[in-house]
Parts: sequence; structure tokens; C-alpha cells
Amino acid sequence: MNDTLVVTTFDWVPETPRGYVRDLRVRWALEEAGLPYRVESTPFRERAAAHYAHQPFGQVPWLVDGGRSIFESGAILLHLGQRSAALLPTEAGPRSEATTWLFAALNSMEPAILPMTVLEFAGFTPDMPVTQPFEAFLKARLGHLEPVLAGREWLAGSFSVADIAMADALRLLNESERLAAFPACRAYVGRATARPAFIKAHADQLAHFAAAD
Ligand SMILES: N[C@@H](CCC(=O)N[C@@H](CS)C(=O)NCC(=O)O)C(=O)O
Repeated sequence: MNDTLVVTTFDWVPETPRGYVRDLRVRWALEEAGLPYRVESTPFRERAAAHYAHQPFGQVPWLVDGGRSIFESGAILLHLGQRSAALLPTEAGPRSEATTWLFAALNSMEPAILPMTVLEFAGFTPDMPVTQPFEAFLKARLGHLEPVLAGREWLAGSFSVADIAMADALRLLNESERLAAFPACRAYVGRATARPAFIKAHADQLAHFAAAD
């Protein structure tokens, strides 16, 4: 495989999603692992066939590692985890636990978090009847995650790709008051986003989009 990994994100996005575009998960993992990489851009406004060849939904990110192109942030995290013990434990037991929590972040928590953020973006407020079932679904999931995070620093023993996915999904709730009733979840997001690798990845993404203005 080549030494340099290539992450592709959009050349520009509107102000609101900046800092949250999912190339952040990939940048964060690469920074944690200290793997060499560079970032390339694909047009946001006009998505060409070449874009769909890498990402069938016309989204970002994707990662090119040598001759292999991988889309879906979760699949990319798993791929990088296989390249670095800083991202995924090498022992079978802890590795399985970290993989399980990676899927839990993407498949149990994120589906509860995303509808709220989409509704908010569309101008719906938490008190509106249409948002109630989504609020209840999210609260139930956070209620189950809370005791888990109250008892551990990271999801699977040491920090792993599971924490990148989980903390990145949860931090979407940071600007609302939704984590106020879940102090362990809130503290976990604080711990994760205080890591130097997150801080660098976040600043780099903001700089990338700002450079396109
Ligand atoms: N499940 C995909 C979702 C990727 C995704 O939602 N990408 C957003 C940016 S964060 C995107 O490309 N949005 C533009 C669009 O959907 O047209 C992943 O985790 O990689």
C-alpha cells in the first residue's frame, strides 16, 4: 500500500455544517494514528460521475488507500483501525468490543440523533408535536447510554474508533440543551473533543472550507 492516504471532502459547504462534515471522523482517526495523509476536494455543487464512482450517494467522505477506495465513515474508521493499534486494539476480545461499539454508535445512537438535527435545521422546535416522537426516541437512547458512559472513560477500554464515531455523533447535540440531563454523555463528549487529534482535525476542516470562500 502507498504511504499516503487520501481523504476526499467537498471543496466548499455552507456555514452550518462546517466543523461537522464527516471527513472530520477520518481526519481525527488519521491524526490519532499519526498516519500520513492529504486532503483532496470534490465539487459540492456539481457532482460528477467520478464522484459517484467513489461514493454512490454523491456524499463525502471517501478514503483512497493505495489502490482501494472506501466510502462510509464507519467503514473507513474500521479500515484505519486495522492499520493502527491506536485506533483499534489488536487483541481479539477488546477488538471485538471496540467494533461492537463502533456499530452501536452508527446504528443505535446516530439514527436517534440525526432526525432531531434535520428537524431543527428545517425550523422545527422541540415543543412542536411533530418532533415529540423523535425527542422521546432520542431521550430513550441517551438514557441507556448514560449509565454505560458513567462507568468508563472510553467505550471499549482504551480510546478507539468507536469513540470517534460515538463522540462525533453525540456532539451534534452539544449546541442544544439535550445533553444537560445526561451528564456522563456530556462529559464524554468533552473528553473526546479535548483530544489534540480532534482539535487539529476540527481546525483543519474549518480552514479547508474557509479557504474556499
Ligand atoms: N453514511 C455516510 C453519510 C455521509 C454524509 O452524510 N455526508 C454528508 C456530509 S457530512 C454529505 O455528503 N452530504 C451531502 C449530501 O448528502 O448531498 C457516512 O457516514 O460516510
